[in-house]
Amino acid sequence: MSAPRSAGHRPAAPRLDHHTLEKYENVWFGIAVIMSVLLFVTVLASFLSGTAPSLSGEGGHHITGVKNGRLDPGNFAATPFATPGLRHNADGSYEAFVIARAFQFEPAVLKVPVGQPVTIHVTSADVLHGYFIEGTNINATAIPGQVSSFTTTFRRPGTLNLVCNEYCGTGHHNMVSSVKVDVQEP
Ligand SMILES: [Cu+2]
Repeated sequence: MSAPRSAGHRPAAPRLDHHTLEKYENVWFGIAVIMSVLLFVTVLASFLSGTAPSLSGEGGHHITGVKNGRLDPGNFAATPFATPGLRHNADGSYEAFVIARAFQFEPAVLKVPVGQPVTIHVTSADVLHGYFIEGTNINATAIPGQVSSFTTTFRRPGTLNLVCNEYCGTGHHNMVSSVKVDVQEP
């Protein structure tokens, strides 16, 4: 049994009667309407200004045989993905081409330079795969028909585990490979 509250110490709570609740409801409804209008205006403005997620792909590079980041997942012949691995371009930059397929990565061991920026292009030959390099924040998606590109610099030499982190089928747990960070011969 609780003692009756003394009326003198705190102001009486506002009565949550039917009219008060309707007032709150109207306020919240007004906020929801304002948010909906803002969302509509934002979507309309981005549509009219042509803002859209970048689908151009290729990480600002041009890849032979790849158009707007798209390619034929069944035929890599005309693209550098035909021979996956690291490239040392004429301008001194490094690019790597990687194919994910059930249930392996190509090349089996990707060699990358230490202390030099390298742009890695990843695609899939079949279904959706993940491209996650353990111990780093590199986490890309390998999408069939599309190239995921990113540029990174590996600071320390060593071998890192590369895993598929998108469930891709019965052999998914075996889809592990490695990235060998090493000094490159000039
Ligand atoms: Cu997988």
